[in-house]
Amino acid sequence: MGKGLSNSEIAAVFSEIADILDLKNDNVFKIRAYRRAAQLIEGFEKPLSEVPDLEELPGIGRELAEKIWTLLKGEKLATLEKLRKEIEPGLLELLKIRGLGPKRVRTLNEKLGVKDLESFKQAVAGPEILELPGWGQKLVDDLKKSLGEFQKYSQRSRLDVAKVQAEEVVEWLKGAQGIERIEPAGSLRRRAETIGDIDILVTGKDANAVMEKFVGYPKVREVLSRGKTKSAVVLDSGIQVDVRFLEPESFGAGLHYFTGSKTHNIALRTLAKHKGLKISEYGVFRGAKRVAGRSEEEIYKLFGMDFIAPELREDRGELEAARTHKLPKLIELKDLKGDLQAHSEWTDGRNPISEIAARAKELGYAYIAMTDHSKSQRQAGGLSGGEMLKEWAEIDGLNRKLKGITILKGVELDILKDGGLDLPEKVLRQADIVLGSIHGNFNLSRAEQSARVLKAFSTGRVHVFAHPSTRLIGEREPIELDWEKIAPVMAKMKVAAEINASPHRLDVNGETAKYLKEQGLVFAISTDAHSLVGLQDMEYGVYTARRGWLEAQDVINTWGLSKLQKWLRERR
Ligand code: DGT
Ligand code: CA
Ligand code: CA
Ligand code: ZN
Repeated sequence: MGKGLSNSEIAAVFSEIADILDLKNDNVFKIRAYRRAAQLIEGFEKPLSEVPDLEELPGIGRELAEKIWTLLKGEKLATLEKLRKEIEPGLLELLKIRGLGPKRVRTLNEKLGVKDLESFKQAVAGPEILELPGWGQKLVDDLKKSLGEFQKYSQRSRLDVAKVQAEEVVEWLKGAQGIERIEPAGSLRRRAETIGDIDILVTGKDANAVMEKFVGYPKVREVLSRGKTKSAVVLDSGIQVDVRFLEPESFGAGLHYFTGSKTHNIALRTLAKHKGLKISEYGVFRGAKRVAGRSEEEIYKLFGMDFIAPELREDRGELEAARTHKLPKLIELKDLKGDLQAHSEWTDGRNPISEIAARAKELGYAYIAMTDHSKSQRQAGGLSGGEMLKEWAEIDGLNRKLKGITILKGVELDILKDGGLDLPEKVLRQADIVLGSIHGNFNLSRAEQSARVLKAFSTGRVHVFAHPSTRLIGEREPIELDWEKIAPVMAKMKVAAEINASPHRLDVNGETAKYLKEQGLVFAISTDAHSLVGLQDMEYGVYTARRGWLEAQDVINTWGLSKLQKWLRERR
């Protein structure tokens, strides 16, 4: 564990260079080269530090390879440092707003003097922006909306981003003297959709050694506080990390308290009061006597409860279920036998089907569905009926050759604005699995949006409602759906709800999954992979399913292939 950058961090550096060059209206080929390299690195399967000859990678020439080496050594990149000085720092932040690309930011900067979030806010409110050539009311309204979403989420991190950074800090802290236990707590341990800050708990012999080690972490941008048993820092990425040192006899109590959620803690504290107990981060006390605190198990046991998995601690009935021994036996990653959404180079995925199938097999799966886009997804290279049949013919051929993995012939089918299906039924009948997706007309009313999907499901051709809310975490709000109306139809027509495992989506989320399970629905947890690394996102789908109280049997891709195929064929 050193200063060297990870693949995503290197990719982020190249993206930033591309963004700055783009804002400066620099050479398009140069910009494209950096963007392509960033994409390649982000999707690359192993750490670049393990690649003997970087120049052999497609799109990486001598110059980029040298830059990667500099970053792998943990050194700063002169190119980036120089470029950063050449533009207003606020302009880069604006690029994070959905709908604002370098070209638009450049126009705003040149014509209206926009240079940061604040001046952008004023610009979208004022009349001049509407005078810019090609900028109509619709665009400005959309930008206002994305600005709102950006502000709402910008203080929080995606689960995958926070998890990776927490793991690195944990590795680093393990190097401190006398460490006995170390656990990330808070929203990260509960696997919440977004993470405000990372909370890490440590116990051992020497609190001072832990604090010293922590504030010396190489990726610390700023130390906010440095105390005897608690310190807080901001990392280079902008995420805040709190580290607390606890005494071993109260580690369980501290872990419980700092895992939260706050509402779960408050509910348990109320229960404790009724029993004449007092619970705090130091333990459970009867009067002055500590009656539990070393482990979480011990604490729950004291209340006559089964152990409650962190993902369930949201005060949604888990305390009652734990007391009456009715907690679900939560699904685990190893229960998954296949992946039911992946894209190949037939549309917007990066790899040929054969490579995806080979990787799926390596992951231990028995099956994988290829679900390329249907024709309305033009920018993703969506396929017509005829092209889809060709893709499926290739899959038939591969299935005859491959051993130990079955490729399912699938499609991610657009549900059109009026609820129509994007491919003819006679084509769809030849698919093993049809995912129905909404990819446009996000602004329909709740009634219209619900009628739209109900019409599509009434055909009996859709097996899975993919990424139902269409939200993109931190970028796009969910659409309006009337689940009370939709869920019974899905149950009747045998449409499973997808838990899209991409950490950008996590859709449906845990809360909705719990409700839909109560309505009798089954689920598919799918990565929606567009590259081989994307197939590894399954864990985030599983966390989300666990937050929805799901058991293995609730999820169709934990079933064996023949049970799944039978379910897929039995249509009403
Ligand atoms: P975040 O960081 O916003 O994603 O969410 P959390 O849940 O990690 O919240 P955070 O970091 O403010 O605090 C960590 C845990 O500490 C929280 O989940 C429960 C506990 N906690 C914090 N403040 C309170 C409080 O006022 N009362 C109780 N009972 N627990 C609290
Ligand atoms: Ca936190
Ligand atoms: Ca915190
Ligand atoms: Zn999609």
